[in-house]
Amino acid sequence: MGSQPSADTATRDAFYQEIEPENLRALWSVMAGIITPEPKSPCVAFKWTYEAVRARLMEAAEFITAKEAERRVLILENPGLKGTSKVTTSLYCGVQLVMPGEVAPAHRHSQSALRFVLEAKGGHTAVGGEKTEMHFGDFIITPNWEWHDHGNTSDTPVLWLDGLDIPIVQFLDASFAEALGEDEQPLSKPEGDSLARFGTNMLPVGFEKTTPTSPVFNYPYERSREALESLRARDDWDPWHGLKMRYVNPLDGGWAMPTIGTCLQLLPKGFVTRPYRSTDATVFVGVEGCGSIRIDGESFTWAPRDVVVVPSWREVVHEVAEDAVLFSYSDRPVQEKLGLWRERRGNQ
Ligand code: GTQ
Repeated sequence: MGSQPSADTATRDAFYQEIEPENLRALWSVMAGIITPEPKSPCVAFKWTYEAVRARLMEAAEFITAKEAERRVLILENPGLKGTSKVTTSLYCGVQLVMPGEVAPAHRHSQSALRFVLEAKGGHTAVGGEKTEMHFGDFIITPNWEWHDHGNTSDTPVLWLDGLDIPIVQFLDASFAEALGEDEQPLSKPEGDSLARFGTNMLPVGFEKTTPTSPVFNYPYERSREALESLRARDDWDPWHGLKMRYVNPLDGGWAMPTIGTCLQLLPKGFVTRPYRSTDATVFVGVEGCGSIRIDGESFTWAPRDVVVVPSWREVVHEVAEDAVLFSYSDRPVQEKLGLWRERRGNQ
């Protein structure tokens, strides 16, 4: 009973071909590929060397201005996701260059952006009527649909890493974008305003949360680094992460951005982490020291400003010969909200 039909492959294949023009597909013919027992991604592990990316940006600066380009950015495109402008299945990564005297004109879009500053002695970005100066290691947020423009009044190039949720917005078909029509938006707040209001473990009485993004505009590296340094003496080392802190939204203790989770971690000289995997593909950025990330046995050595991408559910082992600091971002907030996020801590 129930086990009679056992047509030959040719009969079945003929059927699949017949129904295809009717926009029908037999689930049983594709099921194993779409409901996999474990994450299976075309995204691959890869490293970009900062000096090489920087050299290409400098080359680009000789034939296009930041204004002409709107944003002079080289996208770090995952070799397994060619032609998609993605660094992982869900996230985007680029490196942006603003030369002395240049502006990247004001625009806004549905995509949220993070900036992680790689090289700056005085560049700036403005968001929501407030300007912030950029310094190496600062983590700066551009919430979705906020006007933003960038500039560089210093005499040296300014470079930073852009992390955006472009693929998520694309997947949801929810993209809107517009230009302000001005190089710079009008400023309505003094510099440091958001940090004073929201970045001191205090909040203005009566302030109500109206957006899902942290009201802290710039998380200065100096402060984040100091937190790690103060904790290092306390033996709070996690065998899988070293000393890893996440950037939070002070209004609710959640991630600083609704779609992108960001962290800063310290690994002390000689530390080797235990094998770890999680469902959030992660972009790591070298900040201080150097080390290697072994991804499913393949080793990627990194130095400051290099970028390493780890796909979903690949086994990660960090190893550092000297004190090292890494910034990282992933789509973990999205997966957590959907009840999808998982991790596996190896060698327990
Ligand atoms: O700086 O506004 O890398 O709109 C990609 C899209 C940067 C930006 C990117 C953008 C920006």
